[in-house]
Amino acid sequence: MSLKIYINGKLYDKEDAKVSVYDHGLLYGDGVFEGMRIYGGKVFRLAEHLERLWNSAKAIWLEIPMTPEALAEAVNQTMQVNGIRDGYVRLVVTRGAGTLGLDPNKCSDPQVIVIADTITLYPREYYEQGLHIVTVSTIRNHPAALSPRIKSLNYLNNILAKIEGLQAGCVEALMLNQKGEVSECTGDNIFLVRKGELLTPSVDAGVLEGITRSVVLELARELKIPVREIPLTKHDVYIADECFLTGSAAEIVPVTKVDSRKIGDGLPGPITRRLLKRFHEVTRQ
Ligand code: PXG
Repeated sequence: MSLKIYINGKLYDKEDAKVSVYDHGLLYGDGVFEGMRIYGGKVFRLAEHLERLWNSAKAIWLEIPMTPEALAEAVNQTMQVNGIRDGYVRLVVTRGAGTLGLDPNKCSDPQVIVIADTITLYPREYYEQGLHIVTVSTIRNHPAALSPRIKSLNYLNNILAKIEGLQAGCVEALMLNQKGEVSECTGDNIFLVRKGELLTPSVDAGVLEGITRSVVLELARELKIPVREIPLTKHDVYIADECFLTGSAAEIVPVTKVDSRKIGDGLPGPITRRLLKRFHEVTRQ
């Protein structure tokens, strides 16, 4: 049986789920998206993802032609018809089909797309041994040009950084901001642990406000681990006791080498492991 894809209120077989080549989502990356996890038949933090989707859309003057409640219903319906109990949901809202010019006012019918599918997870060894990452030369989008808080369909900034990372043999890459401070990785937020404190760049550093990031901040408070959201440099990363990344796909993944420097003792650290254990309890309860 073919996977069913939701587009604007209808379910299509995967092969028939199509959008126009005049859609500005394709022509210009003009649109927004979300990537979410399904655990035990339930979308994790659905309300938060919908809020971020609506905020991204608002920032680019894109009106999503339905209510968040109706989209939540569409997400649950799509997940259920496909019988996905553990997997991934991609929400996409495009500007819709228009003319071959930039003007979004010439577009009609924004496409609201829901894809619920299985997910290929990072291999186990990444969690047991930790990832090796590199800092890349592509800086994160300048917030005054295009805010990294917008999860837009234009992901070239991240893709270029990802390619640089892959060329260095790494599946994730660390991006700095226009001030040379640590921002985030191509699809994950970054955390450090130093002297028992959890450190992460604040939103001002030009990062996506990750949902997993906010869950980790909540768990840290619950576990009485002190947290600071502060500007961080590469030097802070190199001298950290622990480092890990967070994202809907990666969850919490330890990092044990950055730019050929061993982090801490080169193994996933105790605070990372505590947070990961608690994260698993929260998501797999
Ligand atoms: N930073 C960036 C730039 C991201 O794109 C995150 C941080 C982590 O955010 P969440 O809310 O997931 O904790 C992301 C998220 C995909 C995919 O399919 C991308 C993300 C998440 C899941 C899947 O490419 N990016």
